[in-house]
Amino acid sequence: MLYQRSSQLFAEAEKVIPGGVNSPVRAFKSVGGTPIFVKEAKGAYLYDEDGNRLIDYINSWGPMILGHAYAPVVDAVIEKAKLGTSFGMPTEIETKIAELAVSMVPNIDKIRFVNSGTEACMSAIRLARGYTDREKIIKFKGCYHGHSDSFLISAGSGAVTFGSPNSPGVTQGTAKDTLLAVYNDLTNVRSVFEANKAEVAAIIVEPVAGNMGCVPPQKGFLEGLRALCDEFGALLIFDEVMTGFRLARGGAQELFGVNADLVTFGKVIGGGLPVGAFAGRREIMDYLAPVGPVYQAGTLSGNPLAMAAGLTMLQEIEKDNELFTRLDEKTAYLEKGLRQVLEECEIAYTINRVGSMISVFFDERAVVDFDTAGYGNNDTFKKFFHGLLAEGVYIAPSSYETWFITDALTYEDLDYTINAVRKIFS
Ligand code: HOZ
Repeated sequence: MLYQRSSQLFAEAEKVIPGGVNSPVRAFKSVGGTPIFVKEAKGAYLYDEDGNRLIDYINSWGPMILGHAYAPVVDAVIEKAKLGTSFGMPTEIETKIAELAVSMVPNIDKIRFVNSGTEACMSAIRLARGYTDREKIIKFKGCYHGHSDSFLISAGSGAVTFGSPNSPGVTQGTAKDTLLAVYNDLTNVRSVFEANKAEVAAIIVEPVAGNMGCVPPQKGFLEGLRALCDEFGALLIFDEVMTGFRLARGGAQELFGVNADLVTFGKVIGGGLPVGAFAGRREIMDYLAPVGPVYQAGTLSGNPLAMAAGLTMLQEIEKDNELFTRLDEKTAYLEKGLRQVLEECEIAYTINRVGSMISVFFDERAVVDFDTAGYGNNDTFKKFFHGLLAEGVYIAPSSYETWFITDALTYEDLDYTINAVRKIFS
């Protein structure tokens, strides 16, 4: 496949945009080569500026659960745009999507819309701090909750991909209030609580980690976090930016049967437009301004185009009883095929999967936390990435990212992908 035009566009972009990209992982720095510039996308496929078609396993890092340019969402956005694109005033559609989200997700009474997952997580911890009158938070090494200062401490995703899990620019004053714990290690979490008695406002956790590759919670881990939060008087925040409306209608809370105090959303809830949200029980959410003292705001929050896309997406998910089963079956089929091929080819690997989130790590050791996730950051991954790209299959350009499966993928696409892996390693 040729990427001449993409290379040219990247060279032009580098002159005026730092690193040529507006979000670091896109730059291909950890796998080498030139990023692909997308011209358009439809269903399960990306079409780049050189005229190549790629089967897409990222799906805008999660939102395109029903495929790119999904007609009902596109139509809803077009119709809404004709009526004006932003007012900075309340609109009826905000209440409609809020009602629907509250009805789909267990254990939440109220939801506030923002513009990104970063904003949602940043606002959720401010609310947790205000509500508990405590300052510290516990976050897990390798979890990524967006690029707000408090979270860029041992962060996953692009931060670790580019070697700065603790970013310069985050002050020591901020960093000292973020306590680190080890994912899937309840003994460690307890010791962090014990050392900071009555100081911890909240634990924030990705209930299925998706920013150090896909790392599922081990049996009892989320339940254990719930119990520790109750014991030490802290709130439990599930960052469901990736898992929300993807693993189940009600996200990880529904899938694992564990209640969080606050939940953050992004990606699917916006149907591909910039939407984030945070939600929780009434008494916590009413601590927000204008009813309560914790301030949070935004001109584009609840933007009509974003709400139209999000509402349509949630309505489509709500009415499709088989969606999550289909997604699980497709991803299980992919997992099975990949396992067969990698075994045939005698490649050391570990595959982690929960529903339609899946990662391949090229190491035979179990990946359960940040340290073990590092095993997969190796040359075999680079060979895999570029091999797939040459065959017209696009996965995330970093071993620290998860693949997000879309319902638009056909079994032919999955077979094609499995065979492409066979070609790479035979
Ligand atoms: N932080 C995102 C992956 N976990 C990447 C966002 C992007 O580059 O669009």
